[in-house]
Amino acid sequence: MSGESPRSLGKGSPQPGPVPLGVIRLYSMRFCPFAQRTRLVLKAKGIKHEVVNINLKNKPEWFFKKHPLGLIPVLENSKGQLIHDSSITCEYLDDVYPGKKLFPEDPYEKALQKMNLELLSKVLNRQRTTFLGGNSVSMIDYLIWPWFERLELYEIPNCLDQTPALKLWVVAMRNDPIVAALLTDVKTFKGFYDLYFQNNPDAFDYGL
Ligand SMILES: N[C@@H](CCC(=O)N[C@@H](CS)C(=O)NCC(=O)O)C(=O)O
Repeated sequence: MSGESPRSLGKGSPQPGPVPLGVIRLYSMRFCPFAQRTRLVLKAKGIKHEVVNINLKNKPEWFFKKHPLGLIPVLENSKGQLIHDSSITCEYLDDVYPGKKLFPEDPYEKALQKMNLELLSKVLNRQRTTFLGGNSVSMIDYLIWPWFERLELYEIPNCLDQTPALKLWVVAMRNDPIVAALLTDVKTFKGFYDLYFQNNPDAFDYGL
């Protein structure tokens, strides 16, 4: 990641310049589960990238040129191409960058992961392996994880007691070095949401 400030950019902030060659830029927000999907894949594949955080309660005017509805995550490459929607950004990164393939190479196996993602609740009950796509971590795990990271925040501590395989998956995911590197603690999430629900634009910079 670049050494740029993680502070979010709001209305009136200057538009960042072109993306340097050999780097990809992610427009993000520190607490967004959709953007976390993309951050997990960037890290898992070791992709050189920079992050521009957006203040979603006070969006810069120029951000609507990056996404017509002003949503994050959005990727921008050095050709000025823009890719949005979290699952599409993740697949794009997996297709374009070398290194560990997170989706299976086999087209049917890949389609299966995508179908299972759609049928989230069913796949969780059918799970027979440590990870959702087999015995090693793969794309489907990273695409689903951000919501499980927030379970503790929802204060339903025993909610996985009836699904032991899923409970073990959560432990395995927390032990994955990529997931571990991007974890946010509950206190920080709470601090963010408290401000966010008061409509406070400082929410996005909570803890900085
Ligand atoms: N389907 C989109 C959803 C993205 C999304 O809802 N992002 C939220 C932040 S977590 C956002 O940009 N909200 C700004 C807004 O609604 O104006 C995806 O998968 O990327």
